[in-house]
Amino acid sequence: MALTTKTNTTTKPKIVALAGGVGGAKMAAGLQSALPRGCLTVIVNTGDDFEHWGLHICPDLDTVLYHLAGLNNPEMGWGRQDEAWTVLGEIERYGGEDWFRIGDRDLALHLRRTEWLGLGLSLTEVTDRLRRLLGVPSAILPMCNEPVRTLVHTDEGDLPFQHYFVRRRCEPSLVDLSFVGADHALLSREVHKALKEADAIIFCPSNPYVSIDPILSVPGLRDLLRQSPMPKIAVSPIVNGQAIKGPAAKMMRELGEVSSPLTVVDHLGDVLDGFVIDQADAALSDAVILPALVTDTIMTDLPSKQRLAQEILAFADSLRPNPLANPTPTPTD
Ligand code: FO1
Repeated sequence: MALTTKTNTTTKPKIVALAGGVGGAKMAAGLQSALPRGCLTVIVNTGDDFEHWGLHICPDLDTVLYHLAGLNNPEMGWGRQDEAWTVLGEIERYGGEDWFRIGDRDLALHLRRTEWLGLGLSLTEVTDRLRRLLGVPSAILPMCNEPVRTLVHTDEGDLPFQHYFVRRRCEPSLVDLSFVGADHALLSREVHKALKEADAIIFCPSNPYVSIDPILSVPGLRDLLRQSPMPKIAVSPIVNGQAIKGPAAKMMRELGEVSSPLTVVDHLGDVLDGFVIDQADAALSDAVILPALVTDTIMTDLPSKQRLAQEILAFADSLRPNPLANPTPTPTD
């Protein structure tokens, strides 16, 4: 069972991706396109979630959902393609909060999610309903059902994540982060099963501090990862000293670290078996303390996402306890 085989085989690989932000969603889309239907489970950061306009907003879940459904807005990275902004304009007219831009199409999803949560469905159940309605073949799991909220400690005081990220455009200097509520979060049955059964676990090129760390803050999740004998591979979100998108490099510097893929390895190394760095950082590969794959990690379109995913899956295959010979990448469906 080569991890990259896309044709119908009796045993299909089970691949888990940990994701947050736009980089995570792009990688998830690449993995989905490189794998047989239904082989991918994406565990998504919900530390960014918040209440806005009385609605339950899950930015990272929605970014993954829209990318996997092919409905993402390619310019913004987040939100829906072919978006309209009528409601936001009217909210502005009535003096409402307009710093967090919710489009009309996106709004419909937040309304339905909030309605279903109000009826007592879990976030896992609601997310599964949404992905089925959008025809997404992969499972999308919130990291947990309980509220865990990323709180950003800055030189200007504490800010809830979206206030730091969107309202203040990450301008305040980062001092520390906490994940409020993590102590009371529970590992969901679905996340537990996915990690237990995974043939490989891929850490998408997501911000290690505000996308991956909240996922790892769910009690028991880090231990499950450590116990898994299957390859756990992270893709560096830092290329040539810069974040591909977002504030990861700025955050590293503010935390007194060098903005380098090596800082990502230091940060996550205890749960990893392999690391993927961009060809621009090839000179660093000898300094990576794990088996490393050096390749082009920039994902601009579906073919580049799929090619990267296939390379990562082949790398994962080579790190499996019983690697299979000659995994054959196959073209897009
Ligand atoms: N990001 C922005 O920079 N500005 C926005 O106005 C904004 C609105 C928004 C609405 C819905 C949604 O699902 C995501 C949205 N995002 C926006 C992105 C999001 O806040 C961040 O990218 C993530 O939280 C970080 O991963």
